[in-house]
Amino acid sequence: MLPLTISAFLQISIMQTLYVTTPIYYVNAKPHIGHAYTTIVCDVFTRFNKMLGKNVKFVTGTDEHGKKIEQSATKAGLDPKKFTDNISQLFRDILPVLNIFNNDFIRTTEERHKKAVSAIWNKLSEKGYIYLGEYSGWYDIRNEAYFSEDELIDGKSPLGGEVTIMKEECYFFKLSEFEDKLLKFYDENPDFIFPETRRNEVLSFVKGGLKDLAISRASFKWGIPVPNDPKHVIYVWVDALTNYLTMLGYPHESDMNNNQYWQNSIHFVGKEIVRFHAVYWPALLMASGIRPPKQIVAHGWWMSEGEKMSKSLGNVQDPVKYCKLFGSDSLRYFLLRELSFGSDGNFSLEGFIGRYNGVLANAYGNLCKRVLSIAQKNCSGIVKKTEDEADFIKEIEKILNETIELVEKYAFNRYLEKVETAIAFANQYVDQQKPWAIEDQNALQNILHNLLIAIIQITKFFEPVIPIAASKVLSQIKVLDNKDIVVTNSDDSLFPRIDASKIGEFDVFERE
Ligand code: ME8
Repeated sequence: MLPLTISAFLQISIMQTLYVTTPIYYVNAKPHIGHAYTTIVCDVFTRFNKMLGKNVKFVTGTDEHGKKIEQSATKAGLDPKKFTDNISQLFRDILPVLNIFNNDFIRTTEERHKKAVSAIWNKLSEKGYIYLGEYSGWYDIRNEAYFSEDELIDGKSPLGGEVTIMKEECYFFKLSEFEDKLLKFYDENPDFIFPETRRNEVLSFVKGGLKDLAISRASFKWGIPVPNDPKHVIYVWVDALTNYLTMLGYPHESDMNNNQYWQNSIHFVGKEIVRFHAVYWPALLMASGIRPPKQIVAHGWWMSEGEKMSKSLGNVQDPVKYCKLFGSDSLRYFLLRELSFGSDGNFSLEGFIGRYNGVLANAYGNLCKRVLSIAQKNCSGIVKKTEDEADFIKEIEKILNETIELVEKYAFNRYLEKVETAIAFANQYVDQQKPWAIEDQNALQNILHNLLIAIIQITKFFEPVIPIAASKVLSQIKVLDNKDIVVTNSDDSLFPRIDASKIGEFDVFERE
């Protein structure tokens, strides 16, 4: 049963199709909380929009070429293919653990992708946007990007990586020709880059002038060869960004401009890769005759226990361990609730336990348990509809309805705050009405009916974040055609309380 509020929304909903993407992750280390975050955000956004009746395609995958991966493979004593097979599998395996419902998973080493990247290259070349030249400059291997002397900060690249001087023959993309076109595009599409702070950064970067972009490398082999000049491989960012088209069937599906998914494509990314997505990618697409994606949505970074996550500090937290100890629902909930989307946030076990106990175990878990067990014990599990819809239900619906706009604005923490407000309102109603003390069956059933409807509505809106618990709750409350409600099984504890005094005993850090 869809809540009434949702069907009302559907009538005014305009955009019915969405294409949602995560960045494709480098396969030089196993997935951590930061990767889990972006993937979960996309999954929740997808599930929420599907709940609203939209047709959503949600994709993710791994980015497997480039010098950095080649070096990591050598260090591990493996050939790059074997090395990438192993780590890509870890990114694939974590999806069911996090309860991710993606439609596709791409590896840039797949044939379908090589075809798409070669096709883009040929298109750029045909249209005269590629020329052969020589590059000399500082190369940041970790981030696979060149920088000029004046861009370096304290001897490192502006992205923080170590740099070495490099000189090589390479192909260039005429990025400098796109300065005005990009500025016009940003102007005409004010929502292209979200949030505003990132948009402003991109605008000032482009206004500062664009140089042509080196888009091939001849100093290593691990990449997709340049068509007709295989001593060069294609720059890993041109390779990686094209994944978003590969998964829509490009180049076999050649008419991207009329592709409904592409027209409504949203790339979710971390703030450090906005430039690649909001400058290089639209320029490459414009040059190939394909319209840019609809929106680039950038979030902030997770720090761990107050510091930047880093292997050397030993503070990298393992999402798989969290799921095993506390369940994937609670990790999904914490990640979305704790971080104000766009800002940086701190991931700590203490914070996790606080929110888990406060909201999942106490507020939501107890609401469900209290109401379902009174319905079973005091009404034998059958609650009849006796009166018209109460103001209480209308208020719950009003609060929940406000989440739609918040999710559209990527304010996931505020969406969950609203759900919590609705839960608190329902708990208050229980406390005021004291159903456990009511003897009159009619009056009792009326109150319980209201509460069960409220639980269904709240759970529907909570489901994108906590799908396992939500489906358990919804399976225990059946609304019959005549609106009577049958309640079964109230004994399971949805979110057992975590004993915070045992915090030292939980092993949540990644170990080699
Ligand atoms: O950049 N906090 O891959 P990558 C929040 N292959 N998010 C984080 C994070 C943190 N501490 N750490 C990582 C690449 N992420 C390229 C992308 S796309 C065409 C190519 C998330 O493995 C966040 O989404 O370095 C970030 O942008 C991404 O992982 C970087 O993953």
